[in-house]
Amino acid sequence: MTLHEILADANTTLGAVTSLPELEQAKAKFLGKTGSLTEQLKALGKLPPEEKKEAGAAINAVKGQVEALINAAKARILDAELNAKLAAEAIDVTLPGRSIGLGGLHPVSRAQERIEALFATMGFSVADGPEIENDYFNFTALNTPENHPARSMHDTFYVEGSKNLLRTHTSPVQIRYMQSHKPPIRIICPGRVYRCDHDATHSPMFHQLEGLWVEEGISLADLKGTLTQFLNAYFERDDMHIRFRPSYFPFVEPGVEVDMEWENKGGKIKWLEIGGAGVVHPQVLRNGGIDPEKYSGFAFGMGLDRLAMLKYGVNDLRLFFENDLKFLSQFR
Ligand code: 2NM
Repeated sequence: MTLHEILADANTTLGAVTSLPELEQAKAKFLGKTGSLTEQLKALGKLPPEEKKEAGAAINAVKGQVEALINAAKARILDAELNAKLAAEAIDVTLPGRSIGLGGLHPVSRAQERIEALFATMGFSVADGPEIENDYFNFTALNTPENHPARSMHDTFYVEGSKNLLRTHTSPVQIRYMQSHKPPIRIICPGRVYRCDHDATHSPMFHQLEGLWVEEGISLADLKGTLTQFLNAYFERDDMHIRFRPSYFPFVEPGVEVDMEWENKGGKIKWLEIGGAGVVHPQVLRNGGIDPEKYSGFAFGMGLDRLAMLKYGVNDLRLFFENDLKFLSQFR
């Protein structure tokens, strides 16, 4: 092969290589131990001395060109490999991001927060207290006699070997509040309460909303106005009606059951029981350190879960306590 043929061969061969191993092979073909240019250099020794200089310069010139072709091929291959890698790792910045599953408030908590805000507009603040109570605050101070059925093991969860129990209502919060505050007192006490009861409409843990207003001259008329205003705001209406039916609770006198008018699914207006209430018993005020000759007050108790069910159209109390995300995520 002439130098001219070798250069032409190098041009085509090195122009066609597409990977580094191919390039190594092509390089060996020209510059390796038995490569065509190496053979030319070996043959140089057999030439007469006067031709050596010129022939050697010609070979070296071609060698330089071949090396330049090798470098160009190498740069081209590395460039192509980098482009392929970049294309493979490309990020589609137009894809939507992965959402981080944010939680939400439980529907009962949502109802509670709404109710706290609505009562705040009528001057009520929120009070709370321990869920593990003793029998004085849960029963005795609330005028509930020793033999009252509510005190039985059948109704109340007791803590073994002590006078402690899981509060059966949030009324003990109100006794504690009366003992540490002077009238006027205007509070609501929402929170968890516990009773030995478990069936389709009763859960051993449920939520209560109690309220207390103690001031000079407070009567059942104030109770009616307060509850009516609350229900109008809560159900976003202006025509809510409530009625009182005489009833008995040891901590009030008189005591009433509270019903509200409610349109059922068939469109019929019915009276629906929503809680109990009454004028706080003089002995309960005394137990709270308040003079019943000077002050009077009303108190009420409602089921918070029930209020949440009515507001959000939930028909089974148990759904609130099963923690099924298919149910809960509807309220986010
Ligand atoms: C009810 C019904 C009637 C009530 C009474 C008191 C307190 F502590 F002030 F005496 N708190 N809550 C009360 C009265 C609760 O729930 C059905």
